[in-house]
Amino acid sequence: MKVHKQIACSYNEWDPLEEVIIGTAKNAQVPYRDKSQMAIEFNGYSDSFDFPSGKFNKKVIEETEEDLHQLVVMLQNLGIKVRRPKVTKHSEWFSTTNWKSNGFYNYCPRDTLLVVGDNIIEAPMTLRSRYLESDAYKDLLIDYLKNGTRWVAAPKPQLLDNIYNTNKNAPLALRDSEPVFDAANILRAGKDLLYLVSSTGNELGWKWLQTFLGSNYRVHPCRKLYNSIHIDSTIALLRPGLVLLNPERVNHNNLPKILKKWDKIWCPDLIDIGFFGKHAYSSKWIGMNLLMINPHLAVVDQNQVQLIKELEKHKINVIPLRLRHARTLGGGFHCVSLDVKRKGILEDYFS
Ligand code: DAV
Repeated sequence: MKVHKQIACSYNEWDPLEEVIIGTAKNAQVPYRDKSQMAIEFNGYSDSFDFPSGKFNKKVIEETEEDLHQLVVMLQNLGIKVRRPKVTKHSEWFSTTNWKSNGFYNYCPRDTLLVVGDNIIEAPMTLRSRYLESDAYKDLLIDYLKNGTRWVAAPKPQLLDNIYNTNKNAPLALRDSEPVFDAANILRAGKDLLYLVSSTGNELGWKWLQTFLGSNYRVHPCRKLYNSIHIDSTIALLRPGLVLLNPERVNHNNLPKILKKWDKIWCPDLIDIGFFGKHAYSSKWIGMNLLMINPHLAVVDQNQVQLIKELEKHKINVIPLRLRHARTLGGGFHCVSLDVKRKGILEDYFS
């Protein structure tokens, strides 16, 4: 009998989940406000805005740790193996020869690492503050490597000033001077992947990913879909043939071509859970940022009753949980999880 040693392996967003990394809010802080922050996170804010700084509110961190703990316990009760990043210091300064920054958080492993089959790719992240974020996963990555996982870091970006377009009228924050993307700009559907071209992923980033993955995969660039941060509050792939779409962002013109024939759930209006402080790190659409446990089971924000009803109509059961500060910290259940291992094989869902 062939023994499968490759412990990291996941080809899509829905196959039965076996192992997952769940982030932590510990030490989360607002990073040093440099050009990358002004281009990506605070584009359009006037200079007189009272920008946030320093550590996130203590209560936000504590309540988020409680909510993440509930998520972890629930997953473990389902027999899913859960792993956590190391708690690292984000307030420490670090620098290259061109710039300095301090860090952000380890709340969203989805933003940093991309699992495609038995590859784990460290994304060439777009914000300077997140340059060292994958360090928190080093021990886990070494462990996955020992078991046969193909661990790779994308070319490390320089993140020079000229990659950032801070012009308030510029549709995208990034120029194409080198490949950069956050891992959360990507969704996986077997041999086909969606890659959001936006302020957190440029054209060269798409080129690198397609070239690296080679002819076994088709990476579809999605342009003029959503210009801002990440794809996972705009599209959620639920199972083969069924997709959840953000009606404020997706329309028949910009819908990725490969999804044309899939059944579509247009996300009902979501409850705005609000946010703490001066700046929300995500919109109310973080409510559609869900985690599929298998093709018939999802973890969804318990406040989103209309969405839950809609999913149930499509034979998806829901485990309602809370993530009280999803908007404050910019991450829902998809963002805070990295599905390292799902049962299932590489398939073509579009042939
Ligand atoms: O819809 O505000 C959320 C980003 C989640 N990673 C939004 C983007």
